[in-house]
Amino acid sequence: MITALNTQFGINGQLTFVEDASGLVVAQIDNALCRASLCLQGAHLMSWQPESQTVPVVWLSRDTKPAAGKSIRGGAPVCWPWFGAHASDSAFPGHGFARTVPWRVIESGTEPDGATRLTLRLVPSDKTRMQWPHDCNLDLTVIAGETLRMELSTENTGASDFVIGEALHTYLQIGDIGAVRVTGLEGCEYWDKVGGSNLRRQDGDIVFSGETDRVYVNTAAQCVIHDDKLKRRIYIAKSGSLSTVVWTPWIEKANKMGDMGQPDGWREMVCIESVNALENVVTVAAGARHTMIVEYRAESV
Ligand code: TA6
Repeated sequence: MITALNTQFGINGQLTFVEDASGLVVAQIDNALCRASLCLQGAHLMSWQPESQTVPVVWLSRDTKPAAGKSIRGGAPVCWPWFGAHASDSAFPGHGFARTVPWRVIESGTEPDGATRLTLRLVPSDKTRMQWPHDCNLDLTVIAGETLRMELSTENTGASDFVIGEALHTYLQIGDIGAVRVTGLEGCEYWDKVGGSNLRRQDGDIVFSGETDRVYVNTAAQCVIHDDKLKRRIYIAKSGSLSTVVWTPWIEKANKMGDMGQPDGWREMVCIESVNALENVVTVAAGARHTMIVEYRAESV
């Protein structure tokens, strides 16, 4: 499989497919603009570091142990076809099944600026059809260069409409959770998931002093992480998404999760997730296509 992948989709010296220690296939990208890696299971981008940055922009837990059927802690998990718990069946996986099932490569290439492009498609199975009995194609296109662009596209190839929730649940690397602030969501309403689910409105910049788990709704805004320790800003611009989730587990939840990188890996990440959830779930009409696009850029200050 590795040889066939490299023959058909490899790009010499820039895009190489390898098998990792757990037997999972990983696409390694190393071009003039960045280095990145993506696990074919879940189409899970695990790392991205542009040449201009001495510290990765996408965070990956040092405790994560990729394994077949298991979600990876960090990177950019693809949450689909629902976000959070399944609406009616608690036996179904949180954040959907897309991030733990096989995807296959359908296209690769080099962009005019030298960025590497890779497109993957989710491979349906009896298991996924049991949870999601709709005819559709789910594709993720990743363009890795000085910026990181991710396009999650749902094509409804069936005869009836369906509704999806989705997210690119991206973990961004920061110097310290106590030394960052997030702008862009001022004035937006959000569901505060800490201690229940209360609707509140964002007042000013977002700063962190405890577990934070917020679903901002009805917003297409770009977010910016201002990192005073790493002296950089990370811009997260999106289209086709009306929800944004801001999440840090803080110490207690991080220790319970056990895979956030002991002792305090949780301090070096914050999730700014581009989402369609709650009142922003998306109806994809029969024969139609819905695409959510996110572009990440880091700028030293
Ligand atoms: O997006 C925030 C969140 O929904 C949190 O509530 C927390 O559960 C986080 O996702 C991680 O979820 P996971 O299933 O990846 O452990």
